[in-house]
Parts: sequence; C-alpha cells; structure tokens
Amino acid sequence: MTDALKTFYVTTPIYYVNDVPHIGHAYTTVAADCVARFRRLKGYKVLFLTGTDEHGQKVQKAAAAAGLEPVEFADKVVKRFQDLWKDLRISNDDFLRTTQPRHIASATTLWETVKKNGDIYKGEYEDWYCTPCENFLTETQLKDGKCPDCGRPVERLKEESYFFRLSKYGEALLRHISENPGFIQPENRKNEVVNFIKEGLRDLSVSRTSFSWGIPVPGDSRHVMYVWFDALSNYLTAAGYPGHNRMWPADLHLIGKDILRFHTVYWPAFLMSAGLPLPKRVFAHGWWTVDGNKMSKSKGNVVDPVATARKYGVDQFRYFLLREVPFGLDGDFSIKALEGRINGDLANDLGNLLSRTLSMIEKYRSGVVPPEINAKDRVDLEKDIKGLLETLPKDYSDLIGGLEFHQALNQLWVIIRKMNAFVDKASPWKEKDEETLSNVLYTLAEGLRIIAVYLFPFMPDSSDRIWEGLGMEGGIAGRDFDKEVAWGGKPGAKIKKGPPLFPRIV
Ligand code: ME8
Repeated sequence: MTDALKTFYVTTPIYYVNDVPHIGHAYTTVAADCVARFRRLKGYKVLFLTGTDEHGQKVQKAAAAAGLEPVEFADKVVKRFQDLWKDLRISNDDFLRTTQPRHIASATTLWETVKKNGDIYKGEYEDWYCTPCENFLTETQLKDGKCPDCGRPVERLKEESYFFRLSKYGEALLRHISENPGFIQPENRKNEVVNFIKEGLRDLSVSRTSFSWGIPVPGDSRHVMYVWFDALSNYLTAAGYPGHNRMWPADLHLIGKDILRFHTVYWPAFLMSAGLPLPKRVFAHGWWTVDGNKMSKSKGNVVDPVATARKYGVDQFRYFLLREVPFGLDGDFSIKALEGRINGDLANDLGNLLSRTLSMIEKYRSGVVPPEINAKDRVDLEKDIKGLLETLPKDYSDLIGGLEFHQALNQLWVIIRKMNAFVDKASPWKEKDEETLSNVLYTLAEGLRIIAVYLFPFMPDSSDRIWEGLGMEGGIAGRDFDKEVAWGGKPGAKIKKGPPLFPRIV
C-alpha cells in the first residue's frame, strides 16, 4: 500500500500574457503534467500549479499596442493558455493569475515580511534595463550595447527604487547549494549559478515608478513591485501563503534555462529573508530551436502547439516532446522528426503491436484474453518480455524521478519492439499446441496492459484506449501504479477492437 500522506508540489513558470502560447510553454507544462500524473499513480497527493504572469511593463506595452486595458488584454490571452492546457490534457490542480486577490495578498505579505526583516531599503537606481527579459543589466553585462540574453536593445532607467539586499545572501546561497546537491539541476546549470554568485551579488532593484501596471508597494503606492518579485511569490500563493501552508516548500520547480538565475538566486534569497524554506529542487530544461533556427516571431517560425496537436494528435505531440530530446539539453523541432516518431515508434511499433494482439485474440480465442498456462516449452522471448517487465518498475520510477523522460520511454520501447519480434517469431497463427498459443496471447495482452500503465503519464488518452481495447474498464487514472504494473492480471476480459491507435502520416 502507498502512503496516503505523501505529497508532491510541482510547478511550471507562470507565463507572460504579452504573447500567445508556443511550443516552449507546452514543453514545460507537458513535462510537469507527466510528473504530476506519475506521482498521483504512486499515491501522492499532488499539487500541480501553472498560471500566468500578468503584470509589468512588457504586458502594459502589449496591451496599449492592442488598444486594451492590461486586464482586458490579459483575460484574452489567459483564455488561450487555459484552452491549450485543456486540449493537451494537462491535469493542473490550480491555475494562478498574478492579478488574483489571493496572489496580491501573498506578494504583499512577502514584501512586508522581507522589509520587516531589514532587507528592503529605498535608494536610486540608474542602469540598463531589458524590457523583454524584465532584467537589469550593468554596462559590462551588455553585449555590443544590447541585452546579452535576447540580443534586443536596452533602455537607460533612472528612478527612485526600493532595493532588496541580495548582496547579503551570496554566502548563504553558496552554502545551501553545496549542502543540497540536488537543489539545482542539471549539474552544468548548477555550475553556472555558482559562478554567477561567486562574481559577487549586487542589491536588486525591486520596485518601479515609471509605470503603474503592478502590485503596489505596501505603504508607498507610487511604486509597483518589480515583476519578478511579484511573479516568483506565485509559488507561495498557491501553497496557501500567507494563510495555512498546505504544500510549501515545493518539491520541484520546472523552468526553462532562460530563467534559471531568477529561480536559483533571487527566489531563494527572498525566501531566506522571509524565513521560509527553499524549494527542494529547481530543474532547468533546454530550449527548442525550429529546423535548426532560433524560434522567433520575426522569423515567423514559432511552433503553434494548438495547430500541431490538432493536426498530429495530442498524445503524438506529447510523446514527441518528451521522447525526442533528453530533458535538460537543447533540442530541435522539425515536422520531419515529428512524423518520423509518429510513423516509427507510435504507428509501426506500439499501434501495430496492439492491433496484431487484438486481432489474434479475436481470431484464436473469440475475443477473450486466455489464461496463462504453466507450459514447459515457453518461448525464450516470452520469458524475456516477462523478465523485462518485472524489473522495470524501479528503473522507470528512478528515471521519471530523475526527469529522464526519454530514457523511460526508450526502455519501454525496447520491450515493445521485443514483443513485436515475439509475435513474428512465435507465429502463433501457425501454432498447433493450444497451451503455447494461450501463453503467447496472454503474454501479449498482459504486456500491453502493463505498458499502458507506464505510458499513462505521457499519453493519457492513448493509454486508456489500449486499456479499454484489452477489455478493461474504468481507465487508468486513480489506480495504484505498483499494483497495476505487476505481472499477473486476470484473464477473461473481452477485447474491444477500435480504429488504429496512431494512424500513419502519409
Ligand atoms: O519567463 N524552448 O515567462 P515566459 C523551451 N513570466 N522552452 C521555452 C522556450 C523554448 N524555445 N521558450 C520559452 C517568463 N520556453 C516569466 C516566468 S515564473 C515565476 C515567471 C518556456 O512566458 C520555458 O519554460 O517568457 C521558459 O522558462 C518559459 O517558457 C518562459 O515563459
């Protein structure tokens, strides 16, 4: 039995509403969904949070360009994110908008607490600012006079500002990182952060007077909070802060590598100042390029997840995102690669295996899954498949725990390919011996039943279709992972053949 008190809190970044959703947003959110679904199957009480980052100059400018009030503008874009998550079968438990009263209360309390602890003071700021990144830069950080991260022009900002005493936290951060080796992942990202901190931290400007679209600074409403102070505190808001804390600290912040510093330097420093525990782990994944090029609006090559999922299928798209590239590394998206995965891994391997299995059960056993009979002459491959499935639960759980999605899928496909080879080799349709034939068919049906459970976090709908095809009722959600992946499911179910699971792309 799993322990009902185990909890798991996983987050995505909250996305800016100045832009519509693209493949990058879908990537982080599908990965978080896979983690959340797996933990639920393992018996955890999960809080899976995503949402939108709605304040700041960037959003104010985008709204003005569209001739709308920021909040009206945000409402429209938020709906596009929410619709996309529904389409992609994202199982988030909460959707946070930074314009919600619960969040304004939380960010305000965090500010007041940090201020009370002596870490916020008033000063004057003069530096370069990159509005697309909402980031301050010193003269020496600029590259050819432009933002070193996104390459766009920067603006000179001079204004009265509140500062956070970030400089005070360098040593404490380095100590925390060294004492908690799993805090920043992957390893190369951790090294980047350590080097950045070792160069010396400057106090951070955390308020603005040059625009008004933000959460007012408590006690000084001429200022609004710096959008990153506001945004990062969303993770506390959803955990119940400042009231009863249900889930803090988060177990896992999933982010893209572009926002590493905010999550592993600023955020932990704010939390230390407020006397709150730090998130257990921050994992920064890599970036997608498209046909080898940086994705950008000006190039017109932004991959639209809505259109892609509609054309190729939701599960096909989810599978591709998590299978194509090791999580943590950069990867390239191309239609050729997507179609290759669909026709190869999904149609030829998995879809074909299911349809062959169901056809044989229909033909040789009138559509009823036969029992396993303890025959002497087991085909070697049959023992092999069973053996592989019996050792998989631990490897698979470790791989998902380590966010090595592509490896977890790889291991499953080793078994799926062996099962196809097994069908070829055992050629059950030529088999005379009834016992061996029953064993062959049971092995295929049972193997597929177990594979459906493993695949559920990645491809929920297709997994349920495999499950139902094998004559099982009720779907996979809510079941106990350890119990369901154990060999020995009951025979006797009446199979239900349906249309091909993954139609080939021609
Ligand atoms: O940064 N490849 O929001 P954002 C992979 N509001 N992932 C990508 C990507 C790409 N090409 N482009 C974007 C923000 N992403 C802030 C976050 S959190 C407190 C505040 C993903 O809308 C990746 O997860 O710019 C990245 O971190 C996120 O989108 C940035 O989304």
